[in-house]
Amino acid sequence: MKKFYSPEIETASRGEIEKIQSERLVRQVRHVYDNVELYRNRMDEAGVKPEDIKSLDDLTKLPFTSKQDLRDTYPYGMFAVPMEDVTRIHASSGTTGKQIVVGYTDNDLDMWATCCARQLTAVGVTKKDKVHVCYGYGLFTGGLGLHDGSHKLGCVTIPASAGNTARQLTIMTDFGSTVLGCTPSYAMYLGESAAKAGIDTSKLPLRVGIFGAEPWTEEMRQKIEESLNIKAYDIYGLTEICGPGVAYECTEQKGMHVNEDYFIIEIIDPETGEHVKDGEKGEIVFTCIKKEAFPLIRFRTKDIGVITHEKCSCGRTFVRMSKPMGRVDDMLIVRGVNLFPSQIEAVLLKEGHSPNYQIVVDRQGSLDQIEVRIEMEDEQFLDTTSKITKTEKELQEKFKSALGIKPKVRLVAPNSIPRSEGKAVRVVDKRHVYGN
Ligand code: DLL
Repeated sequence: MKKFYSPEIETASRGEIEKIQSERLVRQVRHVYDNVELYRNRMDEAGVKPEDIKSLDDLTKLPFTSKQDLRDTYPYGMFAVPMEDVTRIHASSGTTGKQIVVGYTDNDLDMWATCCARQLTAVGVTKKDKVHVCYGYGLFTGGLGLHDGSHKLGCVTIPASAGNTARQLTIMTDFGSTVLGCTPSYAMYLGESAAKAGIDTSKLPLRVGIFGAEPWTEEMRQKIEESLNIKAYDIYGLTEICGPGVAYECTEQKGMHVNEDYFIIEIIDPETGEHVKDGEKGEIVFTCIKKEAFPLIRFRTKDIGVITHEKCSCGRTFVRMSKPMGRVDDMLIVRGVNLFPSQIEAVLLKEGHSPNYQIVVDRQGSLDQIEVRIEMEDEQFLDTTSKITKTEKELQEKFKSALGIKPKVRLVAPNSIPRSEGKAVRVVDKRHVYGN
């Protein structure tokens, strides 16, 4: 069985990896300076010219990029190639306002497929496997990303996409899926649904799961492994960098290997922007050194994690990152959709409601439930129950059309949401998805 998809690079020495990174970084900085106005302006403001970047050691001279930069240049302002060279567009899983729009050239798609093929190979998947992809297809990167990786590896690719659980179970059973890719919460739901449907998963050929796109705990891993009778692996990625395939677990399961010939990872102190040491927590930052259409430089992910350069017993030399341990901002991921409290707040204010609100996220069985509690104004508190219920329903519809998800809405008594002395506690996440 093939242990590595790209053995030369996956097991290269640190010196070799850094040499490749240096060469590619130098080329990439020139590319973005010449082709992306935002980078040219930022570098000019910082007094850095492309020729100042001679190796990896000069990386920290470059300014950071933020999600706000991508919003400000929506939709195509960060594209670094002419549109005629772009062959695919994806967008972030947030459904509201300005999404993050990313582009790929043919070479980018090929590189991305390689990333996903490496990740599949790292957990023992071969061309003899049937890869059941039930990440969503469409603008979300999960479906097509894993699909292309599976295709590149030569597996039988089953493009089931997300949803319709009964049908997923039929496909899994009748088509004989051996590998499953979906969000961990959906994998839990599939496991529960299989049990309810009386399916004995120990009799199915399914053996491996590749789960990511949202935080999940070791407890969830255990539950999934038991209910689906598989080995469950973690994969990490984000739309801005390429989608799935940025980092992945190997069979040793001691962190996720970052595809370092394509992406440079840094861990910074979110306050100072300075590097922290291996093993110390900080914000994860990526630089894309090979992408052509949408190559971000020092992109601040807002995910918190740690890295280690210690060699892994699997033989891979790529640096390993931990599971994300939290966020620098307050982004929530609910049923695979990225959501910011500020988006909820914007709807409330637009509809003339009180800005005193709280979002409570919980998991019932394996399904995320979200409830928005909003304080009534004094005069509203005197409304009849039926009027209050009507207002709650109306707000629910407003959330649905603005955010794409339909939370439970509860109008609560004035002054009943606890006040905080520091930052308001907008989110109560009872799922403890980061294991804390
Ligand atoms: O979730 C890409 C992806 C698809 C990754 C399929 C893995 C599998 P976005 O929708 O842009 O992209 O969301 C990215 O999700 O910044 C993390 O906060 C979170 N995230 C992704 N993978 C993991 C993971 C895709 N394995 C955001 N564990 C990231 C915890 C994850 N959080």
